[in-house]
Amino acid sequence: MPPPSLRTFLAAFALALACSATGAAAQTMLKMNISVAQNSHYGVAVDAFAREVEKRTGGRYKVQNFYAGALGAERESVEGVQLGTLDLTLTSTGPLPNFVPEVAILDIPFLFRDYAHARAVLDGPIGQELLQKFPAKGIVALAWAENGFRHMTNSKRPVNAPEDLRGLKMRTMENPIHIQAYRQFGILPTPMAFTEVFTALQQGTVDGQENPLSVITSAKLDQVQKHLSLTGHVYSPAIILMNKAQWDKLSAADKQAFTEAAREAVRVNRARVDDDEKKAVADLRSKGMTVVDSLDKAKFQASLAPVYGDFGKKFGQEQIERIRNFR
Ligand code: EAX
Repeated sequence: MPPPSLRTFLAAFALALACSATGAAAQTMLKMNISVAQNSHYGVAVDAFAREVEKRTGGRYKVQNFYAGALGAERESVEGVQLGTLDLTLTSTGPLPNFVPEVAILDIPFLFRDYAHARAVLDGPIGQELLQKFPAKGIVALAWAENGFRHMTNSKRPVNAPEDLRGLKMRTMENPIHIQAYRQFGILPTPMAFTEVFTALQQGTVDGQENPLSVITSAKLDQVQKHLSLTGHVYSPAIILMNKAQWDKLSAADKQAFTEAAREAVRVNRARVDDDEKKAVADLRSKGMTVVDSLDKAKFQASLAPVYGDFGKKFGQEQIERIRNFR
């Protein structure tokens, strides 16, 4: 019996021979991880991405998706993509300031007027310029996707005005811009990975959290939260990232295929967000949540005035105005 190493070599050689004989190209399997469930605005996007990659590369590339943080939370996913222990992820901008600080400008509360404004900025020169900041960190950003406008939930009391937030212990993303802003509301911010949020709310470690309707519904937070206020206090972008070494191995045609697959994923993602935005409030009310759906957002924005100065110094007021005034 030949030694094990020779047996492995012979088996691999036989497989390559068989593939070339049948014309079947070797298949590369890539792993992609997200922090939320498959039945969500991210899940439908990564499943569309996987379908498109396989179709557009004639089956030479296959993407295996992992959901609900199966391969780690968002910060671990971005680290994994940077190190090459993970090939792809669709993540919020939550952990990104640790990797590409310039992106944090997008996390400034009340920066975007509405979905159309945010999507136009991200798909336009400002968004594309920010995507070019990633390769230097060993990551290729394929496209801007969407998480959505974030709203406050908690188990203590309805939030009708900024002062109602005072003293609430709220889970936040591990995002310095959000944490600074929420402190200004008088919130006690508790940064935490999303994969720990449901249990933390269930056990009362924190009183509340803030997320888009797409996340609140897909993560079934109605089961552990009583009150929802449609504060829309910040737009939360998402992004599709790929390990740069994997990207560099692709042919020009395959790079095009992956880029087009990402574009299709974003189309599906945004359509799901639009759908969630239409249906979620009625759905959450039917599940027993109280929903404050009309509040004076200007009051919430005004209560953050003291921190806007810091953001202007950090990112440059003209860059902030460039985003605000983008049409
Ligand atoms: O990206 O961490 C968060 O609250 C994010 O919104 C969630 O992981 C989806």
